[in-house]
Amino acid sequence: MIRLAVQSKGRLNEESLKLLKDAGIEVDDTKRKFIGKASGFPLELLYLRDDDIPGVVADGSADIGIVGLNEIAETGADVEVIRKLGFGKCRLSLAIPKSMEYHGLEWFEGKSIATSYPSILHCFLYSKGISSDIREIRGSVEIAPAAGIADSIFDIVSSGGTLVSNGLKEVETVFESSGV
Ligand code: PRT
Ligand code: ZN
Repeated sequence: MIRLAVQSKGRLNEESLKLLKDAGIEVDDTKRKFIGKASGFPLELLYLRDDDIPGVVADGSADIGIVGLNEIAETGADVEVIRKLGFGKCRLSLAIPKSMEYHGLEWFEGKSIATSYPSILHCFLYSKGISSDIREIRGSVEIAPAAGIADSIFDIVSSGGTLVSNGLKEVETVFESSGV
């Protein structure tokens, strides 16, 4: 029996299950429990929050998982990326209020940055010799500058629409991600 960890709900859930379906593996996801079984194939599904998927694969609780590369990088989990899946494409970028002038990374020296990805951000800034105040927040990162919580943000960007509607502009792309 192979145990596969997938996101229980969210942006990667549907595509992950579609991947199995396209491979001819039927999974009963109508009554989504913690564990699901495939019919006609020795596969068991573990439905989890995406944040927990790298860890369960690393510790062997699951044999394999489908998750964003960003979560693997952030958790630092000891897993092997065996394939990019072509969905869930996004990037992790630094963004600042659109009215601000920007001439380079020095902008961030001494500034505060709100993010849900403090580890990836810390590694990046450290490699560039920039010292910033990283403020970890779990959700609604894009409202942090307008709310006076931080000067800037480091967040997932896809179309860029969320940044625009919050009066922000993307100034540096740090990490490219997709479902793996
Ligand atoms: O509940 P759980 O913890 O499992 O889910 P989650 O809320 O942490 O994650 P979820 O479902 O939002 O995203 C899962 C994964 O999808 C992420 O880790 C990324 O690998 C990938 N992904 C791809 C995205 C996006 N595109 C995306 N656009 N994850 C989030 N977004 C959000 C982003 O946070 C921002 O708020 O969409 C907004 C930006 O989108 P644009 O199009 O306006 O730029
Ligand atoms: Zn998550």
